[in-house]
Amino acid sequence: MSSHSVEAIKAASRRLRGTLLDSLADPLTGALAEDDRVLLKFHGSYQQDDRDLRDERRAQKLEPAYAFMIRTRTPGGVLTPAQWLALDTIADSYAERGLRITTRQAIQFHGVAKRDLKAALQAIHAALLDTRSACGDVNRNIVVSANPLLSRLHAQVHAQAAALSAHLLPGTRAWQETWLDVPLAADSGHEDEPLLGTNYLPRKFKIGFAIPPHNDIDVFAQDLGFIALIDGDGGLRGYDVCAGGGMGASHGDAETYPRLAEVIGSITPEQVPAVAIAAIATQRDFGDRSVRKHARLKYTIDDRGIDWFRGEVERRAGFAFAPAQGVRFEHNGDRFGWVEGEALSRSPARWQLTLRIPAGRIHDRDGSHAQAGLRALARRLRELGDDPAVTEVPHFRLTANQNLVIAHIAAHDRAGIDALLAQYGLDLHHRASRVRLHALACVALPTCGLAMAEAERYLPAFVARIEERLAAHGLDDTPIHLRISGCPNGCPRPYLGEIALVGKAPGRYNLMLGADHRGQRLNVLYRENLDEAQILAALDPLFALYAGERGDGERFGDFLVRAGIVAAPIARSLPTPLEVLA
Ligand code: SRM
Ligand code: SF4
Repeated sequence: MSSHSVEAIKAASRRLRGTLLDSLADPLTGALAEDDRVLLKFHGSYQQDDRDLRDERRAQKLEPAYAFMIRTRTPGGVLTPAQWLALDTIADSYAERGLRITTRQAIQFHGVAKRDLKAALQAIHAALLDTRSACGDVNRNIVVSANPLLSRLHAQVHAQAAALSAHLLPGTRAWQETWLDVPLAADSGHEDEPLLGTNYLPRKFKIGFAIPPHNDIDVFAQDLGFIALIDGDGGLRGYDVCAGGGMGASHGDAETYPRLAEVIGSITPEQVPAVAIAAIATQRDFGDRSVRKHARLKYTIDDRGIDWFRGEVERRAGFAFAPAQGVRFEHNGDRFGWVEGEALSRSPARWQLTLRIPAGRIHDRDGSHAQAGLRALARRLRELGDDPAVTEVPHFRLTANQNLVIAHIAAHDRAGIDALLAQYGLDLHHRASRVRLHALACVALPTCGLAMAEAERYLPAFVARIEERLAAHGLDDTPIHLRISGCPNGCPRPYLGEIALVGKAPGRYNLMLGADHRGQRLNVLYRENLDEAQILAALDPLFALYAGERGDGERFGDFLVRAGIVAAPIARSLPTPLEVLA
């Protein structure tokens, strides 16, 4: 749909209501009216159709198998055991493929029929969650480092992110009126939208909080990133701020490209809301509303310059940035297994366990018992949470790498949890190779309307091939970050993978190589439009060279760049202080 149409639909929507209620009530089709599909995104849902069934349905002269994806708004990916159980029930009652942890710390449901949408959203609301602004031209789910999650500093950063998420929500009550039957008020349809205005933002806007040395949220892929500055005794001193990151690109269109955010200065914790509002307002006013492919903040910044952007944010926020402090990231993956946290106040230290959830998919199909296992675990955690001696309760945290953290566990409960997880095969963190543990894949087929190739469903087979090739070169269990994307839009942040496949056509991918493992360097196109055999043939000699010539502890991506095997990597905007320190 053209930019002009989307802008017109937003403007005429009576604050995102459109004719959604009529569309939902229409019994003659499983779809919504076209304009309402656009508006539904702002409510946290997408109309999709099962692409596996498209040809068959067309041949039978049936309308496509329409169904809906629902995405939660869960800042920092925090869920209580009771919320997990509620989401689990929703998956069983209304969805088709279990639960799906996304690369932005949300849960998605797929395959929800139109007639069940309202009940599903009401059940999400009953669990004290919502889906507002999970999609659409607004600020999206705010991501927060899931590691190290038990420190005092992490709790502080998470609280700040959650407050910001609430603060940036649109003023419209369209969500409540549409899904919860909240009665219309005098201002319904023309509520005040002081920040977003009648047309909302030109495009999606993404904010992330990283806590060095962990870059598990890929802060340089965010439109706006806050990188925690930690003082000598582990307290929060402030943030380095970065802006202008984004992954989306289109094949064969040089006007679109992935871009790393640039560090523009540092601020105090109290200045975060003002900076976020100023950055969003700048993008609202200057983002390109005439071409959606050119409407993200990264293009606004490239068109006008980073100094202009910094100045505009400073002017609107009413203060100047201090010089960036510069921090060092070690890793953009998750830390699997048990980690002991810092003791908070008077309570003893608690533990966290990071579980590997392949491609974030949690269901009980194809030999997996993950959904049943996590249900049993949530029940167990809920029991532990009822213990009055526990001052902060055990809970779940979704990671931006599609994995799951079980947080705030007492040392004496660890063995019981380990036994339960092993019973359901949820102990991959003990068994899987490091390339498998850290691999990401987007949803792609059959639900994603933009997919050009498989990703999530192809991941297990492709990782097995890579493991074989690594083993053949004596590189068993070498940590390499692998990402598979069904198209160039970049949902699993493929341009930050040491090895990445970007879907081009069924069974064919562009092979991208040479990112680092800290999320600070983009990869580059190595070979175009390859099938699996060609990909493996391209990688095999590189693994051989790496096995023979790598430096001590040198990572694959770094080796490829040092050895000149990939051209100087795209460093459109490496954040300056990091560049110096890295
Ligand atoms: Fe994404 C569109 C799935 C994270 C960049 N993304 C889509 C849609 C909604 C397809 C569509 O528009 O019809 C996909 C739905 C697939 C499905 O069936 O569920 C989709 N994106 C996802 C998820 C579920 C991938 C995953 O496997 O986990 C992630 C949900 C995140 C969330 O909970 O909010 C997801 N998408 C991302 C990220 C990563 C991130 O935010 O850290 C990116 C790259 C960062 C960025 O935004 O630049 C990303 N998605 C896109 C784009 C390209 C945007 C652009 O600037 O060009 C699209 C296409 C679009 O917006 O037109 C897109
Ligand atoms: Fe769909 Fe492409 Fe995103 Fe994968 S990267 S989920 S194929 S839009």
